[in-house]
Amino acid sequence: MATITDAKIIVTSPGRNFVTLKITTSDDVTGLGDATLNGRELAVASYLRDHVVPLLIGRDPARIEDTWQYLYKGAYWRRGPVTMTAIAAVDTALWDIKGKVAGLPVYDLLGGKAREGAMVYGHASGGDVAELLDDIARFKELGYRAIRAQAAVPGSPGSYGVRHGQVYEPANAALPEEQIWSTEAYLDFAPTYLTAVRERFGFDFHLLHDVHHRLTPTEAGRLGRRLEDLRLFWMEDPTPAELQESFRQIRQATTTPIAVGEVFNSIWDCERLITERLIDYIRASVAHTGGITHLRRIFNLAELYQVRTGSHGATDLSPVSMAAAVHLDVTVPNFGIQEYMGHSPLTHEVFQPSYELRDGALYPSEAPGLGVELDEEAAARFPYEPKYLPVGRRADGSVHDW
Ligand code: CS2
Ligand code: MG
Repeated sequence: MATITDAKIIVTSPGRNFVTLKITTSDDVTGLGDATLNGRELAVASYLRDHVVPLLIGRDPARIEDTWQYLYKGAYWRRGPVTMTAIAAVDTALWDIKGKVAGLPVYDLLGGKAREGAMVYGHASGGDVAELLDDIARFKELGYRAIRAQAAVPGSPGSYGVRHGQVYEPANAALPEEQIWSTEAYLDFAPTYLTAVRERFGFDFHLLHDVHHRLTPTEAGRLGRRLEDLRLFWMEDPTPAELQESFRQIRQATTTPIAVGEVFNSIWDCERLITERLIDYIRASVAHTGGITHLRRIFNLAELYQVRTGSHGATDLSPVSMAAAVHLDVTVPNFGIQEYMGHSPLTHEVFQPSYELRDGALYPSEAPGLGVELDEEAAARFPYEPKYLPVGRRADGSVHDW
């Protein structure tokens, strides 16, 4: 029986911070897991290095479920983004190893393909409506069949999701940037630019929009109703999701599909949302929800209630968890869509994934395991830099959801 002989945490910052766990076995097989928690990276690096790695050495790498249960129940203090991102990294690395030992891509270990590729959506944005429309046109040119639209709200520098330069990167400052937010200005403007998108391009592609946790349930219901004729693929994170009950009010107000879950870290964050069909898409990710083992449980539960998957895939999820997501995406029966912001050329100096983007979908390779290589020498060239996500504030100075 092989055993785990080494587990190292690789912190690198090729354009943005990533934390990666690399596990090595006595048969010299290695596996990678994404341990990146944007803005709180070192907490996960320490959780792994100081509290998990000592428990892994000597364990059987083939016992993925037992290791998951051991790390989850054995911690006593359950759930939370730091713990579940650390467990996710271990879980994902062990699936990578299992695939390499079997000589099979991870999707084959998960039951084989239910589809060839995973439809993705890209992030179009603009400082004004004209820029947004140009960006939508660019994504359509690139073959995307699903596109998210976000535009800067005039007079509201705190608008979410507007790219400045080549890649959108919200974690942009050594201390949190404070962004002023106006709900009223957003509610007046968002329907305007989303309508402009449909008027220019029609309905031959999926249009998505991210509210980014910023409305009350009442405001979200009102927005959803105003957007119904635009036939959104989904309205994302309409309201903060701690209070799952609040989604019932939004559900009663509108038929615009609802997506939530990128900040979730366990099935208990979404069990009611799914079993009471308060949402249409669950956005939980391999990186932050305990890895492939736990996320598959969430997706299996969602299938029973006709809730589809729509995993988070921002640039702060590394190519390692993006690869794991694609392996899962092509196997689950209730796949919906996969977010794919892409990664910068600098990031790809460190991470070499083998998934392929073609005609608006991601395709996993046949490589055994996840199919991702990490260049440790390149990683060492990009030392960690503290980077925080912004903090939102209302005009009166009080903190708002960012
Ligand atoms: C966003 C994310 O991609 C999305 O849907 O909500 O970009 C989110 O802002 C970042 O992942 C936060 O680190
Ligand atoms: Mg989002």
